[in-house]
Amino acid sequence: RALVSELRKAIQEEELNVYYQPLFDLKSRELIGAEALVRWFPKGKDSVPPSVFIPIAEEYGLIDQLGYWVLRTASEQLVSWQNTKQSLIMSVNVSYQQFGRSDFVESVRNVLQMTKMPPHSLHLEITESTALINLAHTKHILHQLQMSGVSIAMDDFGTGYSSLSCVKDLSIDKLKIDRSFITNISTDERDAAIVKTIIALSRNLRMKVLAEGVELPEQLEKLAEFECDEIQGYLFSRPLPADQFEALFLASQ
Ligand code: G
Ligand code: G
Ligand code: MN
Ligand code: NA
Repeated sequence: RALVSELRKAIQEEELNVYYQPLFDLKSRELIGAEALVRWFPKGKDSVPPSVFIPIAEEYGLIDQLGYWVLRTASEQLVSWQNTKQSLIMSVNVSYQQFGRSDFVESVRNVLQMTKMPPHSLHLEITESTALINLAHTKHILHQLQMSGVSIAMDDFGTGYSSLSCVKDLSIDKLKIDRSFITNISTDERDAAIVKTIIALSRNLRMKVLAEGVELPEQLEKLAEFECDEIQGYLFSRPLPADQFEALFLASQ
């Protein structure tokens, strides 16, 4: 409970940080953008991982404010980075509660206007479980977002109970293959077959496809063989503070 009130205070006083993990085109190895990932380093204490504080924020009604702050912060950051490289995109995670709010689309449009972020530079990541809470609502929201120019990525793809229903019924721009399928891709023929099939699925349905959690050169090799579009993972970089991201990935542009 102490953690809840600390988190509430951290959100109000903007003591959270957004870290950025680079996304690359597999073939050209060109930087295509970043995923925004929130971090919390309470003053004088050990950092609290998002796997701990995101569920708390969800449970105690703090996620809307937190999510809006991440979206605004990441959008401002991208607009500044686009001065160096205009084609960059920003991918932002959306929690099921944010997504369920009747003013969600409006809040996204507000941020786009406020930050002057080009809508096509924004990718919103939702999970299968978020998408399936209310399929009719999801269809409607995705349509509205896409009409505004925003792209939709399905996060942790393959881990839900109805992955195929999601791509059948919804308009999705990108599949992010969950890292649990990537981990053993070079040693387990079943995992390799699944990843190859997800990539084929995305081709056939004209979606982009990204592999998450790439840590090893031999995983990358397999993904190249299967012609995956995009890659993300510790092999290239961990999520970084904005200044380090700039120094490592934008300084040479
Ligand atoms: O960055 P890391 O792997 O520790 O993230 C752990 C989990 O927290 C992941 O599922 C990630 O999607 C989630 N997460 C990180 N940042 C955000 C955010 O800004 N909003 C939401 N809703 N989830 C986030
Ligand atoms: O659920 P979501 O895909 O949004 O979560 C992304 C999380 O995955 C982030 O917390 C990020 O820190 C983590 N992550 C990113 N790349 C790797 C990787 O190569 N290996 C592992 N184990 N985690 C990763
Ligand atoms: Mn994600
Ligand atoms: Na994921």
